[in-house]
Amino acid sequence: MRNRVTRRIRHTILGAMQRGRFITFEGGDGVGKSTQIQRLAQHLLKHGIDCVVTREPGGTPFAERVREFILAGQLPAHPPMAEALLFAAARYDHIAGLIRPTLEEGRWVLSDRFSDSTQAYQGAAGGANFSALMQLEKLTVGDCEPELTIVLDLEPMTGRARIAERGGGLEVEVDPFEGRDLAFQTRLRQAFLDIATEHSERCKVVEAGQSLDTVEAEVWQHVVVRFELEAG
Ligand code: T5A
Repeated sequence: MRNRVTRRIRHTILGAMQRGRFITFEGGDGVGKSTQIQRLAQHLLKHGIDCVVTREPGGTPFAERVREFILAGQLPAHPPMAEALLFAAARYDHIAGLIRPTLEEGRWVLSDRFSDSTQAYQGAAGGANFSALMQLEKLTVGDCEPELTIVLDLEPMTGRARIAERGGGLEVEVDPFEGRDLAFQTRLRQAFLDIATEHSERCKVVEAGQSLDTVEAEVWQHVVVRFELEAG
């Protein structure tokens, strides 16, 4: 009886706490998502906002295993929809195991990629059926949609050059997705821009060919405006 009352009080307190905010970063390969997400986390911390930085595929032990499996580059040829299902399985676990509980605790979640990546990579650029992907997204994501998505837009050749340069000239590992041809990368870039146009309330496009500091400032400005934070 006492346990039940304690549980009820805890639920009431948690319910009264403000839910955290969910921000995603999207874009082609090497556009600077990982770099900018860390910089945004620093800004939020300075404002006393506790956030968790995560990534897709990944973020939970199961999803990280799926990541290793997909990005190892040893999969035999397969249809783009099969690939979408693998990413969706990882995402389902990521939402259930990390994103939703973190938001419910009142903490913010910053994710390096989310469901727009499946729409862009497996759908628009990869050829998977659009309406099947929409159904899959509904099933996987449900109401756990990001409130703000930063789309980093970059000319594909520059993204490639950045990946090649990463690691200070040492040989770097390029996953099978990063190794796809320029035509694929060009379709991908357009796919993200189309998503941003279609969801213009949620998505803000930032020109990622600018300096690191300029991109950082523009990202921060979008966050300040969207969540009515104090700039600085
Ligand atoms: N995928 C993923 C799907 O196909 N479907 C899905 O549903 C999902 C979720 C994930 C792969 O999986 C695919 C997409 C991906 O191909 P990943 O290893 O996580 O693989 O790869 P990416 O997400 O593409 O991340 P990358 O690490 O390759 O690129 P980032 O994070 O965009 O770029 P970042 O920050 O590492 O920067 C790259 C380099 O550029 C420099 C950085 O210092 C770094 O060296 N840089 C800049 N240099 C100059 N000016 C700037 N403004 C710069 N910004 C960054």
